[in-house]
Amino acid sequence: MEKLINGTKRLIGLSMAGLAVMPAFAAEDGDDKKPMNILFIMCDDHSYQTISAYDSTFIKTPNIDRIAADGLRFTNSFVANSISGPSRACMLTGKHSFTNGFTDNSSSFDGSQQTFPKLLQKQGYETAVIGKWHLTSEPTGFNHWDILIGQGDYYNPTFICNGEKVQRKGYATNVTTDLALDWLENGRDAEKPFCLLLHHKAPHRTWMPDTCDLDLFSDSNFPLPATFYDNYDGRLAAAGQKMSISKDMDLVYDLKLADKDSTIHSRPDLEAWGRRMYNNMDAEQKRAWDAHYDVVIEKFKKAGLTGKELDAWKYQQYMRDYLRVITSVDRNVGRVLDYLEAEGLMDNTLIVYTSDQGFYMGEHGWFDKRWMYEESFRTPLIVRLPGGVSGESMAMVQNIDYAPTFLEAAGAKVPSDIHGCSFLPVLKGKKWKPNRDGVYYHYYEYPDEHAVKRHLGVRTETHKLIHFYEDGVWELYDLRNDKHELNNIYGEPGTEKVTAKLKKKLKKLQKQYGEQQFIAE
Ligand code: SGN
Ligand code: CA
Repeated sequence: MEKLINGTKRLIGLSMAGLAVMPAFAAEDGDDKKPMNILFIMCDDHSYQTISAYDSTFIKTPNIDRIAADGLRFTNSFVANSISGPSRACMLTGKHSFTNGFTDNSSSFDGSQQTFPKLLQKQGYETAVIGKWHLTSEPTGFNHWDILIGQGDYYNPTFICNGEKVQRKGYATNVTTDLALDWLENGRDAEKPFCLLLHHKAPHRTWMPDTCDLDLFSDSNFPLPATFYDNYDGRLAAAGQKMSISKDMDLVYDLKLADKDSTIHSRPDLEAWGRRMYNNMDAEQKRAWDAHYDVVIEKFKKAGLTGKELDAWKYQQYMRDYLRVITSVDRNVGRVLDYLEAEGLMDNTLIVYTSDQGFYMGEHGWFDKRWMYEESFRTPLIVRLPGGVSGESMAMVQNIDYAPTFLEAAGAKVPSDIHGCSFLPVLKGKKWKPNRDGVYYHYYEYPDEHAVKRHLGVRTETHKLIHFYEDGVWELYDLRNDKHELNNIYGEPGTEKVTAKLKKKLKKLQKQYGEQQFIAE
């Protein structure tokens, strides 16, 4: 196979001869028996707050909204473990973390286990993963893989293409999209249905924009979230975290104040990283970067902000960079949709847009994720099934459901050991009865840089029960009148019945999923 030198060079010479097995399936219903391709677009840390199909307070995302226009936007879409590697492992296997073995980002994925790409291959699919992988071990179950190393870099990132390291010049979101389009056009066997995992690293920390987007939002001022100055009353774990915009967001690293005369100093390790990120750029990229940030740096120095004024400045700066990165994501989603349209693939391609978890846009004063609180437990999920229904769905779906949904859409049998439940009926506007009563969650990564305690819990349509089991702390929220989850009512008189009911549900789910790590009492 020819080695890719840069993102735009064509992949040629993929030897598909002899592999042309016709898929043993047909679309489940409808007249069109063309096999269903699957395009699974996932961004890292993309909040539903910054997709205009969900919420247009901050940004317009016209291209992601194109998927939503003919697709279903899930409001109650949850993850099983709100952090990258674990979330990806849940999606690949359709199983909760302790069963798939990837409980936190220090794990390594056991690639010998069953995954939906492997099952799709058996079904005659050509599979590929391009972009962020973050599962440490080499991908298995893919005819083609071209992945970033770890988190990957925004500028001039190094990929591993089917086992070979190759650095590519350019901005990660553009390069990743180039590679995906190239595989669709030249790399795959067009006789077979495809399943493409197009997984962007953006908008992961440190939210570095493409040079062409640097001046966007410069004049925008965003309202501070209502909970920005949360005092964490009644929420012990929340009080102990290290993901506060005010205290933990780093001026040089996160907010890019790497001044040339080095007078701005921040946390030494992060400051060093911040300066290193800049040095990764080439001369032209640096010129564009400096033209923007040098001005920001000068203004910042003159302003001499402190206290709440400084907090507000950090929030605006964070939001501007994050939204610039989203602008590039959205533009690149548009390129892929344009391609599918031009190639007549929209009628037989299931398109999914999602993130590995939600993200805090200053709610509770935070950036990052990890918690079972709504902003990070929920994740955007927009699915366009050709011939399916559009609009908003309130169905309580979870990322362990993606694997069975893809398998069912491909006409494949869903193995009985998969925890998740196909929501294909929802996409078709039919009745859906999931195999669970409530949504189960378990987060394991403590201690780690953001100091979020291990916790598990259950959510129903109306309530959420969370257990920080290493501290013996419980939290209970009535989501009907406390959507920001500020009022922990666990142990309050009058909550005995609902608490007992939720604990019973939690136990039942733990039994159903064979939880081994911690059994709630
Ligand atoms: C990195 C980030 C963290 C982030 C984790 C997990 N720090 O460690 O802020 O929570 O990744 O993110 S950074 O300094 O490297 O940016 S995840 O999405 O990959 O799970
Ligand atoms: Ca992530």
